[in-house]
Amino acid sequence: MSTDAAPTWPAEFADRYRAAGHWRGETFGGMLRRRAEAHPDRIAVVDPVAGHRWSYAELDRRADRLAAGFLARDIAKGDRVVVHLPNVAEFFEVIFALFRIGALPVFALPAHRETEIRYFCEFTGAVAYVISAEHAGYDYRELAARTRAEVPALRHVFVATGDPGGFESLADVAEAPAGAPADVAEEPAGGDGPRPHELAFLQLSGGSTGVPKLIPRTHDDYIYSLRGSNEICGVDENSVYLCALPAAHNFPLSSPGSLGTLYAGGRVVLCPRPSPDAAFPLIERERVTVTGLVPPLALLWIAAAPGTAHDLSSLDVLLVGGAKFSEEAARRVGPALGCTLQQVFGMAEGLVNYTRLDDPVETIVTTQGRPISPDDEILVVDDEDHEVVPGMTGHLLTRGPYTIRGYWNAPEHNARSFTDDGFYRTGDIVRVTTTGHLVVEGRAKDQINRGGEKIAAEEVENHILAHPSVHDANVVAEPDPYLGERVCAYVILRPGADPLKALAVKRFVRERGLAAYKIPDRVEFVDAFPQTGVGKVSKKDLRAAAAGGTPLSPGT
Ligand code: AMP
Ligand code: DBH
Repeated sequence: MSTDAAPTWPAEFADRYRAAGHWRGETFGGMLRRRAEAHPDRIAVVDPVAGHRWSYAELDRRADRLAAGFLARDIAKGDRVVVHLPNVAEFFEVIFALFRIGALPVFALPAHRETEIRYFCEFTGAVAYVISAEHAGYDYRELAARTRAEVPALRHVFVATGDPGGFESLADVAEAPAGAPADVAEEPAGGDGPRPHELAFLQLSGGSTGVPKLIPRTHDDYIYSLRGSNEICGVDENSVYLCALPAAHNFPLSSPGSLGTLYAGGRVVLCPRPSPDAAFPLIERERVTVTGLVPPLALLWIAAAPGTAHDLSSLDVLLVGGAKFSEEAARRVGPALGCTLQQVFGMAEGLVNYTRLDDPVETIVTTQGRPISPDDEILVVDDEDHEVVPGMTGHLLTRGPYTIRGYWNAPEHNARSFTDDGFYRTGDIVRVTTTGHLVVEGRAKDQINRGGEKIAAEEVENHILAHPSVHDANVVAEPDPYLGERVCAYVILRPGADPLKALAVKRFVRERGLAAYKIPDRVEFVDAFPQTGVGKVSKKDLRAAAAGGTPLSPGT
């Protein structure tokens, strides 16, 4: 499978982004080398559980050794490697090793299970899969064994931390055999090494289709988003970023996240869990200055902060995003945590908006920020793609120097998700204020945003439909005071089928090996679905019913 399958920017745009100084011809491998040369002894990554405190020189050396080990195992430029790690230091060792080779990490989340992992491996034609032995009570080696049995093209499973069982440990890979090519390209020297305009990795989309889509990001475009984010969020070499959300997610990876912090020469502290009991002691001990949370976690932190014995005074900035943060909660961040709130409205496909540190408080608490770049193009359109009157609500379309022009190997989705002139259809409903800030007013895509975790309704529907007793299923969001939204499934049983309990549907979906956050929180059995005028299922009415507005009477 060729990586040419990623649509890219037309030359006139690429030239413009280079001329503007957005794309500066850096690679991730080169970036780490430069930092290690400039300040070898500064601490880059702290992993408090393992007790690691790796300097820039150490991370750089480890990435080189591991890259040599990967090359010796025939992992080559352009190969895909599914990286499925919790918040451990080895996450950075692995991805920088892959960046150096030009192999592409595919960023799975710790919550993903067999169904998602098998799909990522199969769809990307991955040659290797990297796990930790165990995390949060789950054994990833068993998942790896099942995946390997089903995906013959997967040549390697590497275990980054813990007992490797029957697989190869990452430490062994890093012990490259003598004579192995240790000299890996870290710069676009004209050889075979990765070049700045080429793909660096595949990020995942929350999506709205039956299976997740893969997002091809280049060194040039992603590094620009890091540099822009650092400037807006005040991240520099003195910053200490607490990575509390799953490290591979686009928000904690890049907004400004761990990679932004490493770009700046700062320090990344990995938090094994995002709850206050894990995070607050680390904030105190490591003098954390900045972190990012999804709204439900921000609520937890706000509630826990006043009673904590831990000193949180080093915290300057809290970024909150991934889902809409309510104005009331936003107002409580400053008083409770003693830091500045930055709302962030971003997407793994590209565009990221931030409120600015010096925005008036009213702007910070009532908007989701404005774009990173002066070259981010924002269009707000009606259902016919006509621009709405400024200030009115409509569909957000965007194009720019770090927003993809198409998903990886998905021509049909691309025809729907991008306009002919290359704008990405975000699926978000927004309005733009007179100051150019965006306010997220809703969503047109068939997706549930469960506290920042995105769930494509169609994906869950397909799993429920696989149950032999199910005739039809529709999945919608139902409001939840804590998560914002939860997953509600409406199910019609087959005539004559044995009656099912809600619990049995949930168990069925779980046993199909799906991430826990996608399993319906509520299952309702109905005789029929409400219909629109032309006889389609009315998700609007189902959502209203789930919200408790209009009960669905049997037979409606
Ligand atoms: P993904 O495309 O999976 O990376 O998810 C990005 C989506 O998350 C956006 O298109 C929005 O729907 C949602 N999102 C992210 N940040 C915010 C925010 N601050 N407020 C509202 N929605 C958000
Ligand atoms: O939800 C997201 O995907 C997201 C949120 C905030 C994101 O990708 C980002 C910032 O970069």
